[in-house]
Amino acid sequence: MSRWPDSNDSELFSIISKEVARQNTSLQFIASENFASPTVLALASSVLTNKYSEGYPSKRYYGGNQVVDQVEVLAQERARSLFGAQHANVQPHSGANANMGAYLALLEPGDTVMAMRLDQGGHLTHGSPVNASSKMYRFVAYGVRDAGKSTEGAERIDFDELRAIAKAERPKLIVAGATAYPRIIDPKPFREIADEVGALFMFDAAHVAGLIAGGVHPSPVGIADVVTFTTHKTLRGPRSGVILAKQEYAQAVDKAIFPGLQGGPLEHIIAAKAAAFREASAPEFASYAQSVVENARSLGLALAERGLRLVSGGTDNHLLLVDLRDFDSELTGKQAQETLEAIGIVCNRNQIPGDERSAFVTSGLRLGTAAETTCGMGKDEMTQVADIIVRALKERGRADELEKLGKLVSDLARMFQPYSGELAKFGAFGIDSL
Ligand code: DSN
Repeated sequence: MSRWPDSNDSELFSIISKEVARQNTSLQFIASENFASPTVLALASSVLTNKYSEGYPSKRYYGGNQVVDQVEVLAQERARSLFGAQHANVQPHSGANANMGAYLALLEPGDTVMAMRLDQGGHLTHGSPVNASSKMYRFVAYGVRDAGKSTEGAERIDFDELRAIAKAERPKLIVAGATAYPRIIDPKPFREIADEVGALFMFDAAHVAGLIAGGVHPSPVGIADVVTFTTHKTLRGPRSGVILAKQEYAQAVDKAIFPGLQGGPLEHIIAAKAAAFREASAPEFASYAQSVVENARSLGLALAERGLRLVSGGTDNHLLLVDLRDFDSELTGKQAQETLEAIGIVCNRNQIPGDERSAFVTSGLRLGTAAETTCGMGKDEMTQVADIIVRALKERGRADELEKLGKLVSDLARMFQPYSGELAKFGAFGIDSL
């Protein structure tokens, strides 16, 4: 008899098996998602979940942390080495916590912070009125130039405006980074402007951490005072966050995360992060990061050839923002998302610069290539997916046509499944042996 009550929780595992099937039988084009490796999945479900380890290695508030200390030190070392950082705090539970931790470390309540407008690509934690960040600090926004235009340089970060706002507002901190910006974010002009106005500089690399680790995007480490990121997007680790900092901010960052913001760290997730940092330091990961960007470019070209306008005219990273307005003025981002999901292509609606529709409805779609690149898709598949997307959006009223397209999607999904074997049963190791 098993020592564990309810070990055969078939009610729950049958639900999870449906999610494994969903991930295996549809195409994931959400720009912030990826498929974690079996090693990462195994570590995220390890016995380290049992351990309380408030504090930091060698300075814990509980006994029994000899093993956990080794895990967290290894994660710190691997994060520092992967990004060439002076200091790494691997305890943030998420990107939102990493950002709030960085603010707590660098700011006093009421301080002025500059960050990118949410409706032009920023993030909730960059001062959205509904987020705690804006309740604690005074955010002023910068944005992109020439929203909605197709001219050279349009819909890119407007550094002239950014500099002018910084000079007028004298922020304590300038934040770079975005969730829906398809271009390289060069940290150098941010640093120059921050230095001109005496501001600190934080780079939120949540979306592009894997592209930086893979060497296809410029690294803000050593340029920004603090770099935050999530570990589950292009970096392909577990769902979590990290703060990298220059040594002079190390102590403030550590205090901000614990005891400032969080309690006990999730050491099982920290172990999974350590594995992801190792995976991302391998030469194959650089090839993967390169392919993610090439795939996004191919997908974008194929969509543009078929009549869809891309915000900023294309992409340099893992994501595309599609402006649906000229393609079909009646079609909202919400309808487009729902139409594509019905045929098995999962992506999300997104506001585009100058969007007149609300964030719930939107006139845009965001598509990312990190997850399907992990499954081995390349340029040919990107062209096929673009073709299916455009046909589905055009024929969205025709059930027979959508059914045919759904079949094409499931054929593609079958060829590029993320999980097979034991993982295909429940999405976790060893469950069927309990
Ligand atoms: N929700 C993430 C994204 O989709 O970009 C950001 O936190």
